[in-house]
Amino acid sequence: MATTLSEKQIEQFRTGGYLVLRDMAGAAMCEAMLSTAQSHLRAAVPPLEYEADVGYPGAPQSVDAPGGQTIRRLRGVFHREASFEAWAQHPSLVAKLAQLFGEDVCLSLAHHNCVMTKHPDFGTATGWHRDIRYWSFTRPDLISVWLALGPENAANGALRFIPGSHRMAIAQAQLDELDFLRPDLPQNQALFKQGISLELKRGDVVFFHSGLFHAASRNTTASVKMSLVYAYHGKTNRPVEGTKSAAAGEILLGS
Ligand SMILES: O=C(O)CCC(=O)C(=O)O
Repeated sequence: MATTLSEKQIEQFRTGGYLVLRDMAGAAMCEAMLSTAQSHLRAAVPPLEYEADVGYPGAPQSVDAPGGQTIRRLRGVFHREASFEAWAQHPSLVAKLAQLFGEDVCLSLAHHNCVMTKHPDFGTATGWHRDIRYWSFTRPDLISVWLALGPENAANGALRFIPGSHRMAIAQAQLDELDFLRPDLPQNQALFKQGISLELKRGDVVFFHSGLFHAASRNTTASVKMSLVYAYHGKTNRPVEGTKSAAAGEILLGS
């Protein structure tokens, strides 16, 4: 895997809002992260987010309801184990992000900074949204870096993207109160038809812009799907003071 992105890859990211980098994380690193994530899931090591916390359609009503102990995210993953720290700061990853930001790179310790899990029984679908809903920064210009720790496909709830949607003008009226695209509007339904599904293997990585609309369906297989997700921003793109993005802190990684 080349350390830097080609001009073509940079153009693909600028135009489509995402870039798939096949087999970018080595097998040993993926195995180390997966095995820690599995043991932390079994032992419910905090900080955690439960399906009941996200409250998406079909989620358990509370942590005491049937399925209420289903974990959606292992949060604060950067500090959980050395392999997570190593991946977040992987020189090849940082060099590519620096090309896209055109400056030194920071890892945000706010949302995501997590292992995202999708359980067969109580894991819920995620509607069409942009990740910028999670953060408050001077510029709406972050990059989510998604690493598949196992296979991801339409059956187990793979990511779906609307290519180019990070550059689309979306009216506030098209969004619900949580900033999801409203499924009842014909103009949004036309957008959903443009969605493409990403098939990933363990070690594959996807960069996507914080303005790109994406979604994922439920997991209809028998195995839990796990993906590691970090978010990065350029050094001059500052979190807004007094927000969770500022409070969570960041790690300056250079270029
Ligand atoms: O796996 C999913 O359901 C998608 C997750 C996602 O995009 C998010 O939580 O921001």
